[in-house]
Amino acid sequence: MAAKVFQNLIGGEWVDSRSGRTHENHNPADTRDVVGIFPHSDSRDVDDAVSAAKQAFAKWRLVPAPRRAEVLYRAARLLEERKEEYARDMTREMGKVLKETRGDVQEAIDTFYFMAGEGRRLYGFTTPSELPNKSAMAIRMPVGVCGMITPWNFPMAIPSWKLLPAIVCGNTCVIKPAEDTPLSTLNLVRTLMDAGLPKGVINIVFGSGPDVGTPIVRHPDVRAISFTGSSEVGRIIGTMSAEQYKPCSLEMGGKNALIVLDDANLDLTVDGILWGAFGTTGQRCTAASRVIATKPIYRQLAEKVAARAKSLKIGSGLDESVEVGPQINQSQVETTEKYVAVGKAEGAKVLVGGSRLKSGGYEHGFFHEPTVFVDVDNQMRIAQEEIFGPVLSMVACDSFDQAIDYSNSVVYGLSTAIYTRDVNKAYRAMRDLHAGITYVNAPTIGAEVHLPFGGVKSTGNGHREGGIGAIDFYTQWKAVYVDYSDRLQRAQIDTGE
Ligand code: UN1
Repeated sequence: MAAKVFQNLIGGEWVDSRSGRTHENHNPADTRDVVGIFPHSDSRDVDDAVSAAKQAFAKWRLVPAPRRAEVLYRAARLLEERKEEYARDMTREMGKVLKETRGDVQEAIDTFYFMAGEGRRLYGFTTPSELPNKSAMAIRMPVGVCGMITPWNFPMAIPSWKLLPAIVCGNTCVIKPAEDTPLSTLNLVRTLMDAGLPKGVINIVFGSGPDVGTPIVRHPDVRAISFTGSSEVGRIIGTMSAEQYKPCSLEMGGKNALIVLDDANLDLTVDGILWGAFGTTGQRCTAASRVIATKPIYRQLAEKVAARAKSLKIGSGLDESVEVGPQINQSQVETTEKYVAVGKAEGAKVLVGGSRLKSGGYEHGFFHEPTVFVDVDNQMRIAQEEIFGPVLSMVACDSFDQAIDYSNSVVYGLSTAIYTRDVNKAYRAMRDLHAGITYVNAPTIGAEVHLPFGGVKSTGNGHREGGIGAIDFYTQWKAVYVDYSDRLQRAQIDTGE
């Protein structure tokens, strides 16, 4: 069967790229399976999309927010109906197992309902003026055309975190989805169009970072940028945005530690480590890629984790019994192989896994064994650098204080976890772990959409997705003063003295 051909969405019309070039989207579990053919666009398509978004903004910003939200409510219900179909599409293009892609679609549904509710809030505030017969209030304004550049690991959830708050606030959008997972973003936006989103409010331009991402960031009519991806690329995008004074929200890497103290419930901890480290094949920015365990329990914990990691079923995510799917592409699995070699060269020991799977049904995909390193020093590269693959580095520590210190001694600061039954230590960890997210007795992954999502240091630049943080990013404050005294009143000067 010939692969399906997809088009950009610009001003509500499905159109080919002006370049005429295309890009094949492959199934990472079996690259012979072509999921679809997508445009490889360029800056001309971006120009078209931005001008459509700009035109749509003139009307959309004036639609009352509760009316805008009605489109989101309708789309949420449609997405619920389509959940299974879109989860299957996502597993086929992204690789993660069906249970997880259903979760990814659900995360978008949750975001729809939360952000639709914002349509009837978008709270500003009123406050007394210092002058008599004068009122003062702060209201939220939309920003204008927003540009979004999204990753492949949560190809529906993460676009929903950006698009939905943006549009409920009255903005319009141009989005470039990751080249490896264009279909899931298209499915999300198609659902919104079917729910009655006006033309041009969301535009999709498919293509590469240099050919589409850069022109979006550089376009003077794009007034805010939101990016999720690597810290290297985020630095470039942040710098480019700064040149034009554009608000820019960056969500980047992590090297998240899961701390285990002597008194932890070890079986519960092992469940958490397995899910945190190998869920999504380790390809989450929140993945538990380090375990920091106190010495008395370190060996026993490592043995338990290794035994369970060894028995994980690896394969196509479309098989319901599979627990770990492939990595996204050749380059990502090569990165994992490279880090396994680095870890060995640094003197860490592979307790389980350590190899790419290339035969026995795995030859057409990007499969790597879940891998556990022990005897890892916290200074080693495998304990410091983001791998984004199924590799766990286990570090032994002497004390609670050292565990906190190790956890904080990386350039990133996204997610953290601590397993303990000591409430005093749990609270100290909540205070002292320098990260955007801390879990107590739960793994580092699994953020919920109504709480702030993001991190400190090289993970982010101070913005948060999820919940009210997203509303703050996609609006700008305006202070409004109304003087009803019928005379000139000068703030700071007519003090009444
Ligand atoms: C990401 O890894 O980029 O908290 C996002 C979690 C998910 C989102 C992860 N809800 O693990």
